[in-house]
Amino acid sequence: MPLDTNPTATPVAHLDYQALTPAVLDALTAPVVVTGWPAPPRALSVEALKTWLDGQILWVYARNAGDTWQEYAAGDFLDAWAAPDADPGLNVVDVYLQDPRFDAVFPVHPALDAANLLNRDARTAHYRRSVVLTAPGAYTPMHVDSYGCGGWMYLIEGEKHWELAHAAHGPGLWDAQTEDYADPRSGNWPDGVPTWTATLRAGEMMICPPGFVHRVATPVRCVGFGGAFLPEGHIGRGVEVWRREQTLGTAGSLDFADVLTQATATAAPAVQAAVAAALG
Ligand SMILES: O=C(O)CCC(=O)C(=O)O
Repeated sequence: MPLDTNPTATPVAHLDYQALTPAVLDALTAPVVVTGWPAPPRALSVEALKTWLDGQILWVYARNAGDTWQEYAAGDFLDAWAAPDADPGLNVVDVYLQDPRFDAVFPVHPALDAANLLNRDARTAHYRRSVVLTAPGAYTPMHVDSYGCGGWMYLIEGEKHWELAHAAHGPGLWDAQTEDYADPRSGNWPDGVPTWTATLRAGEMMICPPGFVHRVATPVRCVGFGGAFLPEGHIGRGVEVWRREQTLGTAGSLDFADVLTQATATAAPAVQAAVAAALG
């Protein structure tokens, strides 16, 4: 079930894992798919996941339970998600795993860790790593990640079809009537907005730059991990999206201005100046 993408969509470029550096993340102007990273496990069985996630609570938007957010004990979720007739609403993508014990099984690429301002404040450090567990048939419509952060996703098993539009088009893609982003599936995608597309496969990592609008379809069961990141080079974009979220009433509860100020308190003067300029 590939996405019926914009026919002019550009394939996302691939980048070897050794070429992914903080400088590359700072300068991102397009998504990339990182290949060849040997650190993550090649497979994680349901039993192994149960062991690693034991004691975790997973939040999931469950369509089978009346279109509501549901709280699952990890073992119960994994039983439902691994069932042959799993509900396509069983999609965990932003449940954060902060405990250091997860480093042994869900690593974070060193360039992402080094570049990520979110790691430098206790209020946002948990965004560093999340687990990805998606049932076949899941679909996530166009959206921008909270606070204008970038997102990364590494797949251990399965595949996902991504389509992304540049952050600069974010304001124009917001549909005030539906109070949501335009979605090519609903036929309200404006003309002339270019996109990138990729089928993300096991062993590959998608890097979605900060503020990019994106949607994801999942045809088969997926296991992976991901996280949110904001490099110094994208501070302005993060603040711009956060301000837009505030205007739209969709902003989260973080005082993002204070997070950025604290996270860059010991950074180079040019970075502190970028924060000051972005915050006005
Ligand atoms: O995999 C998905 O269904 C959605 C992933 C995504 O868009 C995200 O993590 O921001």
